[in-house]
Amino acid sequence: MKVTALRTVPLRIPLEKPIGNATVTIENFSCLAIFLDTDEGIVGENLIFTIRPEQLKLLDAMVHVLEAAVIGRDPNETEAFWKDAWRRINFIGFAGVSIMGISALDGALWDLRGKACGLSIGDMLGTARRSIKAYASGGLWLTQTVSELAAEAESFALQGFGAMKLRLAGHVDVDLPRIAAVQKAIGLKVDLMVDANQGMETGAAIKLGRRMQDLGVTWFEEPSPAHDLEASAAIAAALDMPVASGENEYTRYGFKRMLDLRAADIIMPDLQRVGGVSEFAKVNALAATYGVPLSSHLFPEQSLQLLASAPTAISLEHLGWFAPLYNETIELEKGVANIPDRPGWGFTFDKAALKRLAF
Ligand code: SMN
Ligand code: MG
Repeated sequence: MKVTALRTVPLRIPLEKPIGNATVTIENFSCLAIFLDTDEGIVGENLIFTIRPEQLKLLDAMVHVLEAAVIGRDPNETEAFWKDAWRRINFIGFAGVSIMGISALDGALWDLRGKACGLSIGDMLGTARRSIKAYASGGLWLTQTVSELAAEAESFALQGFGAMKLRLAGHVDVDLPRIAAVQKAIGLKVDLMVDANQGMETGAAIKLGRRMQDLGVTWFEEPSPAHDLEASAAIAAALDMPVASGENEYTRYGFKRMLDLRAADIIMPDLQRVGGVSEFAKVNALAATYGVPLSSHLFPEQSLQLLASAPTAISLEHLGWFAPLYNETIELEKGVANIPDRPGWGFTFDKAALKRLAF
């Protein structure tokens, strides 16, 4: 089988209400659907996205800049693709948009491989589990009032979620009452994670972390700026509670540095930033080598296939942002997500939805 063409479709998924964390307010998701056609009629699919509409053309351009690395290629040659693409991005840099472009094409190649042999990506990588605990992450925003938080947390718990994530302001006075309100609504049997979205200075993060670990908060995500791994390491060393980080890290090299510096106790690769399936799988191996738990970041539909084979996976970040794009939906039972064994990603684009959301 050979790849014969690359097609992309720009999409916009609107949000009813803007959502916010300590670094950004999001009004809609600008997505790029990627299709790889083949001489056997099988089509590989994938998705990348940005929260800033003006950046979408950059993602689309990057994917097309790498077109020559996939056209004519046998989809089984994912490692050869990666090596070729890595060589092609040399002059423009080994992180950021370059890697998002690689991720987009790498994932579509893996989807093709799976569809061609009838296996899920998880089964191709080697399955460790058929289901995984999901945590509710599509809510508890900084833009919500304390009473809105309590009501939403309760509804997540009623849906069966055993864990959920609250976005922090990065100020003890603001955050502690919000944490208390959520914990009161859900009780201590449901895990509560918090995400500071890089918003804090080291000293303040340690102070807040000490208060939160006494309250039984499960993890403290991205307390410090993503580039400052030393700060994250200092916070992780000072606290008993785990620091979770990695959504802004690129490739195996970024994660190795993060692990070598002990900058995170839990790592959270993001499919489009880590470098696609090929690179996420290498980070799975790194996490196992360093003995560090791993949780996915965004892309819940696709990430299931990487969590399937990750030796140290602990949870799936679950949110419904991209659900309208797919024919299939994530099956949840008492807060545990079933990992589909359908071919490839196990999620296929709903053509009518793409038409509706194209822009
Ligand atoms: C997050 C990332 C990107 C957009 C919104 C929120 C957050 C998460 O850091 O971990 O989900
Ligand atoms: Mg986060």
